[in-house]
Amino acid sequence: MNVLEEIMIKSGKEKIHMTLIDPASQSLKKSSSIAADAEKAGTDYFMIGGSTGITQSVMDECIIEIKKRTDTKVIIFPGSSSMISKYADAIYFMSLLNSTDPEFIVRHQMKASQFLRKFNLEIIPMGYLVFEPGMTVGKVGKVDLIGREDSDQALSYALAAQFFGMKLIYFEAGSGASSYVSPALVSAVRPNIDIPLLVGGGIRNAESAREIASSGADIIVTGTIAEKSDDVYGTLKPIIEAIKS
Ligand code: 1GP
Repeated sequence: MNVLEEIMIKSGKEKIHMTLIDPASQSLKKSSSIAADAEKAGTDYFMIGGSTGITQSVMDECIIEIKKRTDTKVIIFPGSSSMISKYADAIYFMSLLNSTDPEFIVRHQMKASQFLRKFNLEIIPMGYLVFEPGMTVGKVGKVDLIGREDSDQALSYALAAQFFGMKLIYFEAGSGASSYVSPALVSAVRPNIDIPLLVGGGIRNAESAREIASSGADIIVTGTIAEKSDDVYGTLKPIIEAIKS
């Protein structure tokens, strides 16, 4: 079974938690120890990536190290065309749909496509939308940010992604955001789309994770909270329990 098939089956039964690990945020050793602790805490998948400007060799090293210590599947979450690795299980082939720059909508993807074909990586087409406050990805990706309560625009974009044939849609407030995407917006959009919805950015505790999950998100992504913690297991365990409960 490939990763997308697994996600589709799993998301029909339970909420999914994904741990984002950005290889640029810490040492290789720390990245792999975050992964090992997140796996113990019950995370379902690792997303590796985030920042722009990470080379293929940095991606390779990080994924190889993580794979030595864990069995959890690795999905690449690319910030640019160079962030690919044959050691991952799959890659989100993402289009930043509300960018104002074609570079992030289709050109990075075009630059990577022939390499991806050679790597034989599982490709998961995903629509990526950045909401206020947007943080670094909002600036770097030249995003026309969606308001955190603007459920009409969010739904229009999400449906456009679905009609393009994208398999997942991701609502992103930006890594380290002070506020996450509005739960009311999530609950307004989710019943009107047919593809699983990921929500991430600014989710830091069990209460907010539960709120987002119960508002209808299928997949909850956390990153910073583990990277900043000295006790990754103790930090993630209650968040994952809240999502799954
Ligand atoms: C990844 O934005 C998420 O796309 C992660 O956000 O770092 O705020 O958890 P945090």
